[in-house]
Amino acid sequence: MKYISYFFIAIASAFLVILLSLSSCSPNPKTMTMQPMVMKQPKEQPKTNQQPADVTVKIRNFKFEPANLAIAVGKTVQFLNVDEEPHTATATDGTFNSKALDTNETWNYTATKPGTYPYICSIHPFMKGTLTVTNKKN
Ligand SMILES: [Cu+2]
Repeated sequence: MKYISYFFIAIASAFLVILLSLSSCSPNPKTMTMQPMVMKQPKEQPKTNQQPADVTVKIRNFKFEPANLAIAVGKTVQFLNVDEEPHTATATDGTFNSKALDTNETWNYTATKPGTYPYICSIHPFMKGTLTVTNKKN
């Protein structure tokens, strides 16, 4: 009987050793979990201070096209003068003012506050447009 019990102890210890070595070798699932990759994109350095435009208002034939435009807060509207005459986009309440834009000159305005902003060309005050700034995120 003694021989058998030694035999069992030997088997059991061998089994334990195998178990231990297996568990130490097997990959721990917790250390294998992928950390969420945080890709740090280098921020593009804009050449100017102006935001890239989300929408463009063309100034053509003494008209703003489109004359009525709605954009969300944070969006940028670009005014592009394609007339031979200089024009401005000037909010009647003074919220924004492009100053005079020459032919093919652009000016960007990033909306900061919801509201309705009628604007004119200060050189040709009969030119009228309305910029509506909404809270929506689109
Ligand atoms: Cu004008």
